[in-house]
Parts: sequence; structure tokens; C-alpha cells
Amino acid sequence: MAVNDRLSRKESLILELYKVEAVKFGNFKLKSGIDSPVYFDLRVIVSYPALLNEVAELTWETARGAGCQFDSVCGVPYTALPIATCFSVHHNVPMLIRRKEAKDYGTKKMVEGHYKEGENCLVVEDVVTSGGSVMETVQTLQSILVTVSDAVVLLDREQGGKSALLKKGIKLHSVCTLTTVLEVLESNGKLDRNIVERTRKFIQENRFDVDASENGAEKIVGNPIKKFTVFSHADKMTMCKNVKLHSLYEIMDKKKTNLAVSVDLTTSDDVLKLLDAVGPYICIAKTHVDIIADFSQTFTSSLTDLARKHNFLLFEDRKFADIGNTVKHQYEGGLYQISSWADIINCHPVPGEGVIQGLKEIGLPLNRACLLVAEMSSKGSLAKDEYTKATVTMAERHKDFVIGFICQSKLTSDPDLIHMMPGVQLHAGGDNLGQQYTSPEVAVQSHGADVIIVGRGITKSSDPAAMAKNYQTAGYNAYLELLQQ
Ligand code: S5P
Repeated sequence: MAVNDRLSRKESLILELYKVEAVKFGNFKLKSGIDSPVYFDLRVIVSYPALLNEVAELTWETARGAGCQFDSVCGVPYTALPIATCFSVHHNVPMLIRRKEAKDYGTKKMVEGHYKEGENCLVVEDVVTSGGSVMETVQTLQSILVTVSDAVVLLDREQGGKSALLKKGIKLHSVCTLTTVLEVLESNGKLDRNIVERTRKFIQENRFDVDASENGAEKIVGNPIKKFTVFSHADKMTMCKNVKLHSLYEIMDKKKTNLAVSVDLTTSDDVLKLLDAVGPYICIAKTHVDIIADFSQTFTSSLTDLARKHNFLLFEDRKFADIGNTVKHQYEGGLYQISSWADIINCHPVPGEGVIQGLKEIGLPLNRACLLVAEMSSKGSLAKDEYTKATVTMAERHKDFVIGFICQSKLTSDPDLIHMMPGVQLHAGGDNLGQQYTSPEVAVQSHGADVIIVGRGITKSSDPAAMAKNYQTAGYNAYLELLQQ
């Protein structure tokens, strides 16, 4: 097809989209309360089959013209689904459907269709602003070990999505940009200069502030990166006084990982096998030894052997929550003798400082460390507000033993206190028992997690080692990006 021919098709497509009000100009109040002079709602194109077909054809030609190679296509739900369907049917390429329902994620498949691990999938989207929605679909595909190198979009709003995606290794190809839309509509007498200028100014001033791709209608997602004072792991090593925390930062720096795996498996063999496989990618192995059916002292000595072999710390997630005298016994004695092998334990601050004092009496002489559960990832958690604040004060008083928090947000900039965040998976969602997930990137960059804790995201994978590597890369890259801010 001649270039002029393509340009004229693009022009008539833009005019058609304007005609059916898929692109509107005026004053639109976005969900955030911000007034926007432009609004895109590509959902309407399903009512115009010829238009949908043309959108799909031009998008397909753009991907092919850019030399994209792929085994399958996947539309970002929901607006891009019909576009991807047209690709699939007209060009005989298999399609994958990404489920959007986050609920019950733990028990439901997130991707429908047959795929092979390692196949390359082209992600299709209608409008890209920050690139956030494309990235969510990419991460879902990566979580099933399908790779993505390219995404194609009808309209790039030129608000930073293209470079944000490129940073994550995804090349974005667009049929048209917002600049093209403005030029075409202005030269065809649909928009006057004032509107064009106003729209350009709005777009420039709102880079990364809105995400227009959710269901084809605009929504605010906020700035992706919150500013914290961020220090490198090497810097933290020199700043922190606690020896155990120092050795953790040393491991994180050396192995280039901020990933803790939560090995919630129920037999010794399964736990040990998994840890041997994911060992190279983690800084911490978190256990719940009381769920292991065949627990024995041999198991804990194998655990410590693996920790030495792969250089990670052992964190027994026992969440002590009783008076000091009781937790002392629970920590030191009983079947599990936790203090004899776990580098790190945690406790709820709910009983008051006695719980820390009791644990400290046992743990400190053994050079062990403790985390306080300041916030929880589960829905309706009562650990919030004043409770969380009081937890931070408690931690500050016991920094010889307490090295930080299990939390969901950045609570302090004290280098002696670390933030470990559970409730992390490659894509947001939850399980059917109240667990809530955020992505490694959001955990690190928006919630200030120093360590991400991932359980089923890795343990339920068909290839836990490859998946742990994915999480290591996602978590560590998010940290590196934050450092460069
Ligand atoms: O708030 C919390 C605190 C913890 S320690 N939320 C959590 O999920 N955890 C633990 O992290 C939980 O006990 C489990 O071992 C792990 C999360 O597992 P996943 O499979 O949901 O990633």
C-alpha cells in the first residue's frame, strides 16, 4: 500500500472516530476531578463494524510494518479485545484472552487460550497514556512465562507511555499520535486553534497523570513513582548499625535481589526442593514451619545448609502475639526450636512491648532479629493508623533487635528499619480469602518496599526458578529505577 494511501486512510479513520464521538473535545471532568479538554472512549467502535474493521486493519499493518514477530496476540481488556479478535480471525493468528476479574485470582486462570511457555505474544491496546494498562497485561503474560517484546496501539497520547514501556523492554508502535489527531481534525475544519492549543498544553502538563486505556474511558492512576529518600543497599550497609540488617543488605547488594520467597508448602521435601531451585534469586526464605506435615530437626538442618549454599537468610513467619513469658518458650522451645535456626522472626505488637522484650531475651544473644507486623495485606486489617504509628515507636525503642516491619507502606526513613511487603504478585488482584496483591513495581516504587515477599506467585508456578528470576528482575529493576530518580 502506498504511503499516501495509508495517510489518507488514517485521516479518514480519525475523522470517522471523531464523527462517532470516540474522540471528543470540550470540558470533561475526569474521575480525579481534573478538567480535561479531550476525552477518548473507544468502546463505541463495536457499534460500527466497518470502523472496527478499519481500526483493526490499520493497527495490524502498523505492527507488521514495524517488523513485529509474534506467535499470538492479546488485547488489553476490554476495549482492545475486539481489535485483537479481528487480528486473530482475519490473519489466522492465535489469540490469548487476559481475564480482568482480579477476585479469586489465586484459584482461577488469568489467561484463556492455549499457549506454550516461551512463545512471543503481541499486546494490543486502543489508547496508551502512561503505559500502565499495557504493562499489566504484559506482566500477566510473563507470569505464565509467555514473553512480550512489542505492543501495538491505535492512539498514543504522547504522555510518556512509549518511553515507560521501552524501559521495561517493550517497544510500542502506534497507528497515530494525539498530535496527528489534532492536526487532522484542525486541517479538516473540525477544531479551532484554541482547542488545539489548549489540548496540547493539557497533554504536556499532565504527563503520566492519567491512564486513558481502562475500558477505553479515562481514569486517574496518579503519579507512578512517589518520592522517598532512597539509598542504595551498599549505602544502607554503611548506615545501619544492626549486624543482622547489615548482612541482609550485603546479600541484597551482592545477589542483586530484593526478593523474599514465602515457601508455604507442606512437606519437607517440597520446601527444600523449591528453595534449592529459587535459592540463587532470593535474599530471604520465609517459612511457616508449623504447616509442614513431616517437620523434624533434620529438616531445619537441611534448611540452614541451603541458606549457606545459596546465601540467603531464614525468616520464620511465626507472628508471635502473646505475653513476653509465653513467646520466650514458643521461640526457643517446643517442637520447632525456632531460635536455633531462624535468622529473623516477626511478632504482632498487639500485646505491648513485653512481646519484644521476651523474644529479645532469647534472640539477641544468638544474634537474631525481629520484624514487627505494622500493617497487613489482607482486606479489613485492623493494623492501621494509630496502631501502625505506635508500632513504629516501639520499633525505634528496640533497634538492637527489631530491624523493621512487615507492612504495606513506607513508615520511616530510618536506615536501621527495613520495610518488607507481602501481598505481591506480578499482577494486582487477590485470593478468595481476603489476600490483596500489588505488583513488585508498585510495592517498591509507590509503597516503599525494601523487600518484596512473594508466595504463591512463585510456588504455584510450573517453573518456580524461572518465575523467581522474573520476580527478582521486576523487584530489583524497580529499586534501580527508584535510585536513579
Ligand atoms: O500482611 C501480611 C503479612 C504476611 S507475613 N500478609 C501476608 O500475606 N503475609 C504472609 O506472606 C502470609 O502468611 C504468606 O505466607 C505470605 C503471602 O503469600 P502469597 O501466596 O499470598 O504471596
